[in-house]
Amino acid sequence: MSQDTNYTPPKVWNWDADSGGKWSKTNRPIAGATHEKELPVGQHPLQLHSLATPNGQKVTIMLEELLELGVTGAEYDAYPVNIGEGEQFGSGFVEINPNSKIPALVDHSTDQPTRLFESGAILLYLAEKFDKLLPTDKADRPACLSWLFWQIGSAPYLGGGFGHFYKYAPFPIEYCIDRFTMETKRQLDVLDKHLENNQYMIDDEYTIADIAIWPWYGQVVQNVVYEAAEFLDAQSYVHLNRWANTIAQRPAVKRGLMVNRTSGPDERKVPERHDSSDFDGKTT
Ligand SMILES: N[C@@H](CCC(=O)N[C@@H](CS)C(=O)NCC(=O)O)C(=O)O
Repeated sequence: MSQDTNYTPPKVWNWDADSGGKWSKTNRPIAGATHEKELPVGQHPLQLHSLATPNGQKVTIMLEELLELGVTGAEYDAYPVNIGEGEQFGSGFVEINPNSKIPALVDHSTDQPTRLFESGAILLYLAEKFDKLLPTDKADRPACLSWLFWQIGSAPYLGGGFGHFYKYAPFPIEYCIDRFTMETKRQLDVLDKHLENNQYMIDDEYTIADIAIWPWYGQVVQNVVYEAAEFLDAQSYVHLNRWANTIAQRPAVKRGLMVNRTSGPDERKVPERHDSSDFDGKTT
């Protein structure tokens, strides 16, 4: 294997603030706010502070799907959090999410504002609040929750493991890429085999399980996330591709992908979202 085998971990690890990786100036080994910064508050009960990464897209897709279903209470204001600039360490954001990661949501329609973090918890909260996109059937509901939690537990291997070492590490390390490619392909195969016999993750019902899984695994096979489709031989996962392409066509998904996007062409991004007119003139 082509890699440096000379490293011996010291007795006590020291923080080398600039390790050279893409996120080296952002990642830190300590929690808490680094600076004072209040968050804006818009007109709707639901206030989202997020970014158009796959974890952020889960929530914007969910909110747009709820609006598509006619749930007017799901109207929301969405503000971008620039994680590359460390805005997740601002005091206002840390008050919502002590873990300093997007997405974070505040619901002002409750007696006291309800603060939420972790995309899976947010999807479940919204599904229960509006009684949508979560099966009520005795067998399907636990299946949906199982796949939802599967996504939350599995994606760090795909993102923090495979994606980091394939795309962001300062130099390629064969051992790490091999280890996480193996696990990523195993996960893709889990989904492919499941989707061979199911239209969506839960039989023929589109649910929060699909909304959680698609932004990661759907967009990996579509070559959007990490541009690694060829490396992963993504086209061989036929059923997963069929599911990914079907979901990509949903109007709410197309809108959700634009919200809190801060880079790319103007017609594809809505950095701040306050109502449906923000999508006027955009290419969905
Ligand atoms: N398990 C969390 C993961 C959230 C997460 O990792 N968010 C990333 C962006 S995709 C983030 O905010 N990173 C900023 C940082 O690590 O400082 C969830 O599902 O909400």
